[in-house]
Amino acid sequence: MPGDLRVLGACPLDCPDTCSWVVTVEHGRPVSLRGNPDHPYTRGALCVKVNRYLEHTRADDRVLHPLRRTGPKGSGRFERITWEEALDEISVRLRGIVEEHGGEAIWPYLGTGSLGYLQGCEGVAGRRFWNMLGASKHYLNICSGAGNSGLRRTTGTAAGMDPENFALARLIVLWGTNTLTSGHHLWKFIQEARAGGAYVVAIDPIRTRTADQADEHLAIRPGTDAALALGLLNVVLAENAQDEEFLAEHTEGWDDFREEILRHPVERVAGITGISAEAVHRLGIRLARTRPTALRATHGLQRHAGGGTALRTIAAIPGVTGDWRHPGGGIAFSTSDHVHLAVDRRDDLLARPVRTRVMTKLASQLDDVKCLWVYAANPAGSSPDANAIKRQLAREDLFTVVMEQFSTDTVDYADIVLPATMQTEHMDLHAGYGHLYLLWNEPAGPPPGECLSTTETFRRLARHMGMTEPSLYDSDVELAEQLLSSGHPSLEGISLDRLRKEGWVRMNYPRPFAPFADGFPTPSGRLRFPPAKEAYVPPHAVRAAGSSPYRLTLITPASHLFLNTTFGNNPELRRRAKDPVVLVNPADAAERGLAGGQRVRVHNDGGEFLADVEISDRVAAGVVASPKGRWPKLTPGGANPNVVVAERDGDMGRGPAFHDNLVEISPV
Ligand SMILES: Nc1nc2c(c(=O)[nH]1)N[C@H]1C(S)=C(S)[C@@H](COP(=O)(O)OP(=O)(O)OC[C@H]3O[C@@H](n4cnc5c(=O)[nH]c(N)nc54)[C@H](O)[C@@H]3O)O[C@H]1N2
Ligand SMILES: Nc1nc2c(c(=O)[nH]1)N[C@H]1C(S)=C(S)[C@@H](COP(=O)(O)OP(=O)(O)OC[C@H]3O[C@@H](n4cnc5c(=O)[nH]c(N)nc54)[C@H](O)[C@@H]3O)O[C@H]1N2
Ligand code: SF4
Ligand SMILES: [Mo]
Repeated sequence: MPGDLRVLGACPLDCPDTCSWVVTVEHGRPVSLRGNPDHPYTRGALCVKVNRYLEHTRADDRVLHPLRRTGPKGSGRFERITWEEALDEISVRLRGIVEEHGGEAIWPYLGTGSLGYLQGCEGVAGRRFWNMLGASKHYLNICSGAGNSGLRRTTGTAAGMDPENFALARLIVLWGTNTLTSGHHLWKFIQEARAGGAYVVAIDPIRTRTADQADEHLAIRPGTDAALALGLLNVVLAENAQDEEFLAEHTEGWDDFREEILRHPVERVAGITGISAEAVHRLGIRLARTRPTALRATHGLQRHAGGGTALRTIAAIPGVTGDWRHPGGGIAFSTSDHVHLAVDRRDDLLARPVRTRVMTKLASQLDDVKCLWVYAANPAGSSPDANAIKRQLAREDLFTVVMEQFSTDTVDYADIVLPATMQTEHMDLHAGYGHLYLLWNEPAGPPPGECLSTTETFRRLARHMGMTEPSLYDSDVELAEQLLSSGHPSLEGISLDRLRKEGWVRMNYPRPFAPFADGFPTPSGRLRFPPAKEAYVPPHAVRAAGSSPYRLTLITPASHLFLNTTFGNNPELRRRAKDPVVLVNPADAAERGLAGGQRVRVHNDGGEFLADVEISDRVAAGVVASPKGRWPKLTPGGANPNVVVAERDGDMGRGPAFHDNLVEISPV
């Protein structure tokens, strides 16, 4: 239509694909939102969740005004107040807490609701303001702490392959990743590789929709992937297929690691992983003979007691085969470490060093906290030990502020709720963690009601509290310019003007891209093989077996229809998701006398959630599965699987063990 406006934006959600989208605006109002056909990674497609994003921005349960609690904590009863009243009350409470208990009694709890560098968790997002008050720091470990840490130990960075180069691979291993659900745009590149003859293997305790589409599925015992990596390398050595030149020039610790590999013949590995020795051998042979081999290993396999180690050891595989030489070889976990934006949180504004609170430890680290400030997070639905969190959130001496778009379970416990903008209503700068593009998100229309962006909320609060530090008042455009000014070669020539005009720009990495063909960003420049004794850490489920009354390992993977708890309130997606199910192997169902469709309690010492049994050989005996993402209050029984997830650290990066919890299943 003449006069229509096309506004380019980016999907802000915590998904590797960070899609480029096009919003059509008529008469100042966004009327459609579609995947950008020009973007090389998005290629015109969004996903089943975000196709409804515009509709979601207009949902009836959108928070549109500041609210003050009127009922007991948890009741979700509020009255509407003005921004002025909200800022007054917040200022008084924050000042009082700082005076009486010190700034560290404030915990700014920032989640992954948006990955924006301005409004979300990747950037400054209020930290300058918090530094003025001396608030505790927040360690956002909930998602990828373990994997990042494991990879960095081996290759010096968590960044690996350019996912687009999967098209060049001849063997593709989808390892602890549900591509078609949790970041489906990679699939087009996998299909390109297949057209060139590539073989695709999925390694997953669940036969997922991705495993269905692979050429082969290996149903691994949860948390045993590092042992499988050693077994595969055992076959590579037996075939004498190691790349001696690469080993000599670009690695260290080989002798020790080699001994550990030799201690893992396929029969032993079969015993640990539950995969037949024959299947381990077969994949080992493929790995030995196929260059390049691309490993897509993502978050699923690091949500275990030994999750960091799993990534650490798997990242060693291309060091042995020499796959890092080839653009279509290596490992892709996350591209985040390829992003070199200049995030300046202004830690110099802190009067003295402050402690750090750990995101997944909300239940146990909240005791001496007096103000919990939640933004872009929904801990009552997404964090471990959800029942304990709710007990903490109910504390009368805790002042809780939640900046939100929707009235989540966490909002129900807030003293003050501040209405937040959605992506079509604010500016932001994005990078993906599954590709190498920067994206600009231009607002497509005004916010509804009195919603404010994260940046604007903190500017207003700083002004209200009389703070004079100039950097607190940097505009969104100024912040974006600062981000692009790191001087890193990957950003050369990428000005804000250009980014705004073009909508997205690929960072300056070659195409095709073999990031470590000439060495690694470690102190020695070499890939560091894991020390023998640290190459495999068994899962909690194995270590606790025998001593625990609970005998089933629960996996709570990404839901196809929700994104973490985002969209958990969307009527259409909820309708399609139906009631929660738990997948149970026929043998486990028979042993417990469970029938298909029967409603059961899935429980352990942390609590219980309700689900309907789906008897299925998609899970092996001993493994049960129920996806994450439901809103507890909209779920039968009022709980989601996070009540049975223990607040237990994995081996590295304080990674939480979402897929490593023992439960039992009983009839209701
Ligand atoms: N639709 C949708 N997409 C999402 C999300 C969502 O909630 N919904 N969440 C987003 C976020 S925040 C993230 S971090 C990513 C997560 O996406 P993924 O990285 O795909 O992580 P998960 O879904 O947790 O697990 C992926 C697969 O790993 C398997 N798995 C579990 N334990 C093991 C193991 O020990 N070994 C192996 N080999 N496999 C194992 C699970 O069964 C699952 O099929 O997806 C993002 N994309
Ligand atoms: N059982 C189980 N639980 C898991 C996982 C698992 O595998 N299993 N995975 C974990 C993972 S990988 C992750 S990343 C975490 C995610 O956990 P969280 O970081 O808590 O993410 P969400 O649950 O999606 O909640 C994000 C909230 O932010 C809000 N929001 C979105 N954008 C904005 C914004 O711009 N401003 C403000 N103020 N709010 C905004 C949304 O409305 C939403 O309610 O969940 C973890 N939880
Ligand atoms: S959730 Fe992922 S796949 Fe869906 S639109 Fe956003 S970035 Fe794209
Ligand atoms: Mo995540």
